[in-house]
Amino acid sequence: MTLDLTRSVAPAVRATSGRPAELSTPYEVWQGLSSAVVERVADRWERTSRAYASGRMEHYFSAEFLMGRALLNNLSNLGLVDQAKEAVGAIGQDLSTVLEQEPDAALGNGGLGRLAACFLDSCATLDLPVAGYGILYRYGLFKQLFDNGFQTEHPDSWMEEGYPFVIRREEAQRRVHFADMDVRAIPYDMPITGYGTQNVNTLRLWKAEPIEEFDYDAFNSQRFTDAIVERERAMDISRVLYPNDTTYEGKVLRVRQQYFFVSASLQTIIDTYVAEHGEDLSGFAEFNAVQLNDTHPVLAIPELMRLLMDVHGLGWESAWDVVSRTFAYTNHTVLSEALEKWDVSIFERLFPRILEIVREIDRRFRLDMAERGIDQGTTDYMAPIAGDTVRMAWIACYASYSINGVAALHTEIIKRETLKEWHAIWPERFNNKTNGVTPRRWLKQCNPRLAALLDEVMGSDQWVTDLSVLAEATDKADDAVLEKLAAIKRENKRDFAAWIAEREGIEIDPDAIFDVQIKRLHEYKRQLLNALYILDLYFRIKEDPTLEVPKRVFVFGAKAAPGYYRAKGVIKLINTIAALVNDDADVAGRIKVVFVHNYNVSPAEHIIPAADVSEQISTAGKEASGTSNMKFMMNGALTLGTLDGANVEILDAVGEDNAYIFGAKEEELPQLRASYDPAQVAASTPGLQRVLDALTDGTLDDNGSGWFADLRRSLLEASHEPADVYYVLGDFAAYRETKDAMAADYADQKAWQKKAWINITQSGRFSSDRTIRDYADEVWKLTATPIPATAA
Ligand code: H53
Repeated sequence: MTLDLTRSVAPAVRATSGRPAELSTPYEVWQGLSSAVVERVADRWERTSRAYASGRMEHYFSAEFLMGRALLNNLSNLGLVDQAKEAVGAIGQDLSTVLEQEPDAALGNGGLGRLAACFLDSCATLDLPVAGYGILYRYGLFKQLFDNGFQTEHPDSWMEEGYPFVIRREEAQRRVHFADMDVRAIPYDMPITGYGTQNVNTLRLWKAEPIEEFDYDAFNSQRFTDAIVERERAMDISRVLYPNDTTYEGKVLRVRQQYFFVSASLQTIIDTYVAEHGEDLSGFAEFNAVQLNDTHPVLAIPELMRLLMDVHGLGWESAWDVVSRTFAYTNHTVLSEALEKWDVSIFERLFPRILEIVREIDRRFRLDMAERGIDQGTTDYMAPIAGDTVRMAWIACYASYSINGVAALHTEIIKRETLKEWHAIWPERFNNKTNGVTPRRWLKQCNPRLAALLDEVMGSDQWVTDLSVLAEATDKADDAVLEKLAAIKRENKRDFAAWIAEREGIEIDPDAIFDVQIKRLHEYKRQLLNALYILDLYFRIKEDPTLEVPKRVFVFGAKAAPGYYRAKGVIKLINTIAALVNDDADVAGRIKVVFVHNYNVSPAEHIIPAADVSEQISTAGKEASGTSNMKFMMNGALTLGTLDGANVEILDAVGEDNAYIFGAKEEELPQLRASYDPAQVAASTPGLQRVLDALTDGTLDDNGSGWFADLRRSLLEASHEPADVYYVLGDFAAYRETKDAMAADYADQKAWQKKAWINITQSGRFSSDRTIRDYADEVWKLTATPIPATAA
């Protein structure tokens, strides 16, 4: 019997705090309310798992799930927000304060991890039998602080004080074997509720633990510390998320993590199959599909071969037949540094049997190519093993029945370039699945004012589960609607200004244009271009203090991988520009720069609803899709962007009058680059030389790090890499012109709000519900399995 929250919360809070609910802290109330929510879904969760077990399922394998906060999401999905407000109010507290207590589950770096989280929400909402599998990192993505403008990294011990949304399933543990140790994989399951449905899906996150609770022999033989060290070695596997986005480090621990979670997950999936269908595994692929989120889980391919052959007695051919009908691979990048390659020696050390299987895949691959008449050079290039490296992307392409990119342009580029050899042989495997984001978290929950307006204009809340219906309202933007829209943005900006004042200690003016770039710090994303623009604008105002410029607040949020020094240099640069600009009486009130520290999912929920301008300015061809571009659009920010990733499709949806597009196109770049002379461009582009010189002439102080000189050099001087690889200087003039024009357009508020309305109402195709429906229909061949409601 499930309980009404108004009755279950107070006891749950007392159980956590050991005090009367009224005397408990907001954090304890968060814990108690969260436990009450889990209690509430327990029965349906069990019923859903049982209903799924006998049918076809899709298993989403991902090293990252960037879930963010869970409580509001669950309350909203379950229709319990009002009950929760009442229950929390009854013990003298306020729900929004309680919600802010929750740490973000930051088990991911950026777009790829957050995409996985949006997908889980859509799968549950669509009643699709899909489970997620990943790693329960004890430390999520590092916490970022600024010390004198420099990024410093600190541990994110997000679940040290207990986290009510994961349930340890001791009984479902599996053993994972490495040549040098065996470990226990303990599943921690997170219930994934859908919006307005009974179904509760599962995200299974594995934690590594030692096989023996404690080695008493070692203890008794005075090897106490050895025993402790051995325990820690097992726990190390799930200790920390690697802080790299779109790059990897060839570290042994990382490979261990990957094998650890795919092995435990496959063992579970196979055991379920055997329990339902018996020992003959030749029918496995009829009931199971596995989506590989990038190359990180690709070890699942040889591991499934191993399990089918060594444990379940299939021969190579039958096992390969099953494997090649089970896996589908999503490619998320064209950057070669992201395509994982591992030293053969690592495989030898950790799992010689897996290496043996990979070698056999490699041998058979070469025979296969010879039979197809593929030349030796091409075969060597595509082979799973090259000398002493194993290439995970090639294994994925060879074994998968589906290979997809994440936006139309990206899919064309992988077909034409990144994976062209594969496309030449297996064109039918390739397909596009443009990314999407969940409108529950990224509109309904984070922007309740806009959600209420949409309910009103649409006459129902159907848009929450079918975002495409908003298109019917594109033409319904009369003056009254546009005025309401403007008022909503103003209120959101006021809230955001209060949040920033409290969090960053900076006052910003809600009447200014809020121009936002939030994403991982990477050279290809070109935060540097934005920074150079701001510096140039600052100089323009200094030069002519009477210059009429619209008031602007430039907002950044970005983490740099700890070892990516050039990215860290850009963070220091932006912070230094912020200090220069924000403190200058001459520009007072006209330009402000705010770098939101420790950017994460929950800060994004505060920032996006308040944004006027969405900066999506990557070098064309480099950003596979982008997903913040979609979140901004849904919340009425206008895109300032290049023709890259999903920006292309956003432009297509809204039309060119409703987006600000600039810069070199992907197909133009090779030609432009052939005769590119950055120094000459710097000298001849208005404003550019001045800002580049400011990097090194004493205007900006990098505290002796040499990082600003390095940035300048990277743009102007060819050394071990060509100058300005990402075409920052080449696009500067177009960026400046477009951004200036955009700011000027803001003055006509009615026209601006009209554009914002078109962006909101045309965002339907960027709902992850659409993306997931396409995966389910075209790749997974999966049908909805709604579980019936019970009386409770
Ligand atoms: O994946 C996002 C894309 C985005 C792309 C990102 C990504 C990672 O976050 C990590 C690794 C990787 O290969 C790609 O950069 O463009 O939107 C989701 O597809």
